[in-house]
Amino acid sequence: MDRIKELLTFLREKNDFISGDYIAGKIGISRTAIWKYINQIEQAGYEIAKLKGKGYRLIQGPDRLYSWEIDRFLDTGVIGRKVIYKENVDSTNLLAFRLALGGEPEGTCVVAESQNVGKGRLGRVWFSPERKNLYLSVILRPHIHPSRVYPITFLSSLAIYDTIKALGMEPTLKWPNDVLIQGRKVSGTLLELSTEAEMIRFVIVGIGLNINMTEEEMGDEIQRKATSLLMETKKIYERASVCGRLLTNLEKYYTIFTEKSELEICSIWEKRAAIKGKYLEIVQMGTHYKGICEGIGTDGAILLNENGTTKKIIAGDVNF
Ligand code: BT5
Repeated sequence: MDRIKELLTFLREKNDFISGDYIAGKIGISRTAIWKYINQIEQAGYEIAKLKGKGYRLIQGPDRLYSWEIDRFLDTGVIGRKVIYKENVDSTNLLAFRLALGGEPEGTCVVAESQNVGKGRLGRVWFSPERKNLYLSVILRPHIHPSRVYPITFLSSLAIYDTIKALGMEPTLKWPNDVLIQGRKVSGTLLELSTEAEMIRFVIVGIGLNINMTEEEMGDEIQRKATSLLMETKKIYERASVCGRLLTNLEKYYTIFTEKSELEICSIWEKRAAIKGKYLEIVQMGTHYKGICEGIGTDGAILLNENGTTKKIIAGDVNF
């Protein structure tokens, strides 16, 4: 992995032919080894021009979520330092969960080009066609009581929000886990946790973000309700770059969460979502609530004023 990353860095920096001998000397490996790695790079989908006497030149790379591609856009200490890449998985959350049970450290990420059973909340399905979007799961191991875990969904939404905003779009936040653009869902977060004796063993933060998917490529169920960065701007995005920037933002908010508190995260989310004072309809397990939002509780719940009585709603879906 590290060698491939190193070699690609040389090829990118030169942006012209570069001799195998030169790279071999710089990295301190043989020319035959360089040749072997160039073959691996080609097999990974990169187009390399080869010219006798001149060496190698990178023509173009594939739009893949390889760890070394994500790494180019990463500015973190822990999150994303190890990325496990899969062409296809059942669900990145399921794989991350299995890995976390096996002891994978905090910050390890699983990314996949497609999912067979992408999971939403409450048994719902996340539409996950191949090589279009981002399907990402991050292992976190915060030292907190399980009752304090819920706002981690908010820190994920805030990181997604910042990433999209930096690309020039105007996202909005919808309780509890949605990020929308122009009223359509572009991203969602699914939190899953494992606990032990009143402590969190680990949390899996699962993020689905629609990037280069067109409306025609969406399943019937989400057409007209969902959007993608491409649909909003008519531009194709380098997914590894979006992923690297998202993980960098995630670490920024996770640091606030661990070094300050979840209250800080709830308060930033509440302001950014501009939810206070809004009239909301919330469905929780088939029960409908209507009222004015008084804000977000310390545990991430919505405080809803229904005819003068404040109700605390911890899970559910907001209807606009
Ligand atoms: C969520 O659930 O929004 C959480 C989605 C988390 C998905 C990620 S992908 C990587 C990781 N691995 C997984 O297996 N899951 C996570 P919820 O709030 O329940 O929203 C689900 C609903 O959103 C569905 O019932 C659809 O209506 C809609 N939906 C499904 N796929 C979508 C998509 N690609 N884009 C926008 N909306 C979608």
